[in-house]
Amino acid sequence: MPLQFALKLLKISSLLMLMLFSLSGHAVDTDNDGLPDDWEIENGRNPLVADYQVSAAGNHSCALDDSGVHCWGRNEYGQTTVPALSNPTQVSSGGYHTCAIDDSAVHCWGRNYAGSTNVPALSNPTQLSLGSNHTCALDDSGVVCWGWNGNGQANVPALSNPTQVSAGGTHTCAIDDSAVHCWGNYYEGQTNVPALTNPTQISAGEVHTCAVDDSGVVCWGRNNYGQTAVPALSNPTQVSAGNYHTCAIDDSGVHCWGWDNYGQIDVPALSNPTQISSGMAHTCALNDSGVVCWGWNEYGQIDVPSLMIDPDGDGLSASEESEAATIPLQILDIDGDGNFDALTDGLIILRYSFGLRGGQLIDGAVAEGSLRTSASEVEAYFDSIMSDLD
Ligand SMILES: [Ca+2]
Ligand SMILES: [Ca+2]
Ligand SMILES: [Ca+2]
Ligand SMILES: [Ca+2]
Repeated sequence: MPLQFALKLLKISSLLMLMLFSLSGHAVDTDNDGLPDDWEIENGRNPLVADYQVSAAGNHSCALDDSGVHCWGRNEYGQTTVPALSNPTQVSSGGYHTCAIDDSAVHCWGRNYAGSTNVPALSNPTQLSLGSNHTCALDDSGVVCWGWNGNGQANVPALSNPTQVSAGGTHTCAIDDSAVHCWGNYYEGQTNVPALTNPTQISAGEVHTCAVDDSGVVCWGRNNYGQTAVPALSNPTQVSAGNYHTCAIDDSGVHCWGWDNYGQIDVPALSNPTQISSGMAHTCALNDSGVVCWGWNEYGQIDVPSLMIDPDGDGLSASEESEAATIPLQILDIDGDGNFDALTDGLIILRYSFGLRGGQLIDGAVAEGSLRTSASEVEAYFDSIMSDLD
């Protein structure tokens, strides 16, 4: 089979798989990596550790895909030059540095201002969060921070079973048993935590802070660009505070507000976004088609490289599968009865892709009252759509 022809068939079968996947409905995705918990368990993935991640900060961006950690954007301190890592499970970008967790430990690279890349001894680190020039991790002992401490951002207070840490410009916040706690630079009110009910997520920005709680998204701190003026949201699940803008994911997708000098709050079309990360003047999201970034691009921080996001292992990345999904559905109405049905049109496509022709192609697979009822008509239709699908 000629290569071009095989690729076209692959596009059609990927679309079929996507449709079957979407029929399974809205599934729980605890780690926000786009893979439903059920699917992860069935396929030997960990539903509590994100298989795919995106992290934007400063003027660079990083992602975790099937092949490891990739970073792009500004590299004046080597912050996008990823060192050798062994089975990385997490990546986090800071102002001018980057860290990742792999099999052995936490690794940091880029600008080493005030020791921000000098990783201390940690015991089973599970989470990382990088600020402008400081670094924090969650490990067996709780929250540990190091690097620039000019505002006390690395002086972790007493916490009771912390579950999350977020490092901002010159402050840090964490969620523990009792509440959200913030410490470090307080000049703009960024550490003055308001009353929150059951906070589930915290995000420290440059000089503002946001949390998700029972009431939705709550932000406090500097508001010179409207970055703490949260718009109406419907059941928000995630928030990311950048330098002077903020983004959140809710029922209807990604919403951003605040500083917009570079289009960092102008959200492009996204399909089922599961992660959002705000940088200095750019923003990145993980959605069905993989990683998408927008906003300031002076350093290529929104030029997402080719990533291998291929959970089903069929060799087509998320962006390639997404391209396949743009094939209009009516084109797949092979028998021409006005509908695309898995049991008729889908079956004929599968048979065709296995090389069956004539009666073997159409027997028992053509719907009542179809436009195309003979094998020669169906084969001619395949010829015509193959030439359309370029
Ligand atoms: Ca998942
Ligand atoms: Ca996972
Ligand atoms: Ca795939
Ligand atoms: Ca049909």
